[in-house]
Amino acid sequence: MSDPHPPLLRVALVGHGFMGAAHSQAFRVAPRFFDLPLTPVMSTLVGRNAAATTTAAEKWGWESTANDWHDVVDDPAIDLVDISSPGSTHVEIAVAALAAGKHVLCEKPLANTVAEAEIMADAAAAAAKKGVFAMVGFTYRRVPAITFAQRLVARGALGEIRQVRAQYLQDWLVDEDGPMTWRLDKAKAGSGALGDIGAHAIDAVQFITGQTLDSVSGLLHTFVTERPLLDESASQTGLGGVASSERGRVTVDDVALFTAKLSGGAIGSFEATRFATGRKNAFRIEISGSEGALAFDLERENELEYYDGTAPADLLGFKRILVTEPEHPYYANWWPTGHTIGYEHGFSHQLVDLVGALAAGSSRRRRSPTASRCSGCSTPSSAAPETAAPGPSRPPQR
Ligand code: SOE
Repeated sequence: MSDPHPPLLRVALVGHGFMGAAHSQAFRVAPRFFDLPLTPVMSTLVGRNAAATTTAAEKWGWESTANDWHDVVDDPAIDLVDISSPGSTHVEIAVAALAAGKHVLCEKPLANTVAEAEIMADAAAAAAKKGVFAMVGFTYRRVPAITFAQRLVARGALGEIRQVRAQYLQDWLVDEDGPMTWRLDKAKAGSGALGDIGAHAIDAVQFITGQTLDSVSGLLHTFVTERPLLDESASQTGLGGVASSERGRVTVDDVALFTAKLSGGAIGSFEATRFATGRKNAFRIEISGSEGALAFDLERENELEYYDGTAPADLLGFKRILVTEPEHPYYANWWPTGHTIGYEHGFSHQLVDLVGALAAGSSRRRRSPTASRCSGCSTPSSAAPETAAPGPSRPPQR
C-alpha cells in the first residue's frame, strides 16, 4: 500500500522557457498518475525577469518566485533544485545547490565544457556521500518505447549489437532570417545541434545498448553564420521575441555528423541537425544485432519496430509493437491498453473548445457535437463545422 500522505519534496525550478514549461507540467501531472513516495511541492520558480517569472509562476501554479537562484539555494525549505536554464548557468547553480545539500535535476546538456562537467560530477560524487542526489534530464530514456528497447537489448533479443544509426532531425533554423536565440550563442548554449539534440542521440544509444562511445570522428557545420538579434526583454522570457534590425553572429553548429566506435564492439553513425528541411522532431534510432534489430522514431513515439532474425524465414520482417500495454515501462499508470500517450490531450482540447464556447455565449457552432436533438436539420449537429478554438498563449519557444 502506498503512503496516503508521502513526505513533501519542495522544489525550486530555475528557468521558465520551453524546458521550464515541460518540467512544470511534469510536476503537476506525475503525482496525479503515479503513486510517488514523495509529494513534489511546486515551491519557487526562478527567473531573472521579475514580471515574466511571476506570469509563468501564476500560469503553472508555483507558490512563489525568486529572481536570483542564490535565494533558493540558500533557502532551507527547498529540497530539490531543478535547473532548466541555459547551459552556461548549470555548473555554478548545480555545484552551489549540491554543496547546500539540495538534490539536483539538471537539464541536458549537462555542461558547456568537459571541464565544467567534471567539476559537476565531482560535486555530485561528494554530495552523494551525504545522501544528496543528482540527475541529468535525459527525458527520452523515459519514453516507454525507448525504455522497452533497452530492456529488449538487455535480455538478449538482438544478440550481439553490431551497428547503431541515430539521427535527430529538426528544421527550425532553415529560414536564415530566423532570429538569434540563446541556443545559437556558444557562450550560453555551449554548442548547437550537437549538444542540444545530438546529446539525446548519444545518450539514448548508450542507454539502449549499454555501451559507451569510445572514439568518434566527425564534423560540425554552420550554414547561417549571422541572424537577426532578438529584442532582449522578449528573449529572456523564452516565449519568443521580436527580431531587431541588427544581426548577431551564430557561434554554434547547425549540423553535427559523426561516426563512433562503441565499447562493446559496435560501430555507429550519428546525425544531429536543425537543417533537415521538413523534419520537425524526428529522433530516429536503429540498432542492428546478430539476431534481431530495433527501430524507433519519436514522431511515432508509441511504437517500436522489432525484427526477430530467428523467426522462420517465411515470417521474417519488422513487427510494429504498440508500446501501450500495462506490461510496458511506465504505461500501466496512464491509460487502458492501446490508448496512446497523447490520448489525454484530446480531453484538453475538448475543454478548450467547451470553455471557449461558454465564453462566446450562444454560438452553437463551437460546441460540436452538442447534446441537443437535431430535428429536421440537414446537417447533423455532430457534424457541425468547428470554429477555430480560442488560441491559448503562444507555446514556449526555444
Ligand atoms: C530538451 O530535452 C530538448 O533537448 C530541447 O533542449 C530541444 O531543443 C528539443 O528540441 C528536444 O528536447
